[in-house]
Amino acid sequence: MTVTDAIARNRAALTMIKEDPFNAEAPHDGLRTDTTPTQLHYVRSNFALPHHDGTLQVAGAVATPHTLTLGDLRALPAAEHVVTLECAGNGRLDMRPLPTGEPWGGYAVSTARWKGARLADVLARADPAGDGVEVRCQGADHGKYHLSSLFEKDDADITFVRSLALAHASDPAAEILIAYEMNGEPLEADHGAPFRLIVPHWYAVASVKWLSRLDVITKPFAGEFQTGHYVYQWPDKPVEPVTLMRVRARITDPADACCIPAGRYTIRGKAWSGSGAITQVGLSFTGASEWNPAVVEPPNGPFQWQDWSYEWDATPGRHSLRARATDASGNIQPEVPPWNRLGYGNNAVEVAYVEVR
Ligand SMILES: Nc1nc2c(c(=O)[nH]1)N[C@H]1C(S)=C(S)[C@@H](COP(=O)(O)O)O[C@H]1N2
Ligand SMILES: [Mo]
Repeated sequence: MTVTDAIARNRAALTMIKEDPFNAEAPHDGLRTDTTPTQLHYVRSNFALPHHDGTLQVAGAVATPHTLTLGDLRALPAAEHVVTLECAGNGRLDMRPLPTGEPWGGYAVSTARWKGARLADVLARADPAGDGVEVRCQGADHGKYHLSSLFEKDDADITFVRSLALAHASDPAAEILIAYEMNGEPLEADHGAPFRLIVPHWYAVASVKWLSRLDVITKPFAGEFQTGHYVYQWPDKPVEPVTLMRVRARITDPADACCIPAGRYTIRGKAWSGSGAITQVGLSFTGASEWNPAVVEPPNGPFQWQDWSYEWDATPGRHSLRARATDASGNIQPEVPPWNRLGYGNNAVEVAYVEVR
């Protein structure tokens, strides 16, 4: 099988949002299981698949700059975590007025088992300078890009670069991975082969794919993907960077608009948050704010979505189901999408319609 066939096979089951560069949502089944099979995991890429030379440069304000290969990363102590990744633009399609950007419905979210070296270990070997403040993380991908600034109309050729605070990047407990395996297999091209960052709890933009350079820097990074895009531009509040995933629940059963027989039915779903475990999920059937408590399963790990369920006495007719999650920090989903200019972080309560016969 050629590389191209393998890529095509991996794309076949997804719901395409954009052909080139390839962007696609997970199908409904991608959210039903504890981990999403790789072929059902959503894909979000800002540029065409890049050529990656197989090395990772670790440089900048460090005592020991060095270059690592995949073999070098595999030789470091490995960590493995099941991590839910959600695109910050997930749910953009439900915002009014519709912001620019990929029109994601609600399926730019998936969960996979990632294995790799810890970013903290790699940075420790480089010995960052005392005045380092951030780590600049560069992907191998680049291309023409429409800059977010209203005054910069020209399309420039830019590279995908993000930064992380040095304290966050160097904290072994943050479990930030330079991942080379996804669901027990070498990383696929669409997911950042040969290795990528996985930043648990953060919107997935932080998880730089096709990682090619890490540079410790002594001033905050202000690139397009850090300060132009992936920032909340609120109508009534100062600009904020996109960071942790906001609390959110999805209904997986019944599938939206499907028909079910009258009687006992177990409504099921997933819920996740970047700021703590899910503590409550409430179900509403009336459209009003009467939230009946669902059973929330304890987390199977610190970085992954949780299952919840609700035993429903389904009576004939058309029903609107809503599920609303609360996390351990006390965050609750809003009922109305929190509108911002570029359409990030829509964690509003969703409505699923179901016909009971
Ligand atoms: N190098 C690079 N890394 C990237 C991106 C990108 O365009 N280039 N997209 C980011 C965004 S916005 C998301 S949502 C995730 C998607 O990861 P996935 O395609 O494996 O689901 O990758 C992130 N890492
Ligand atoms: Mo994203």
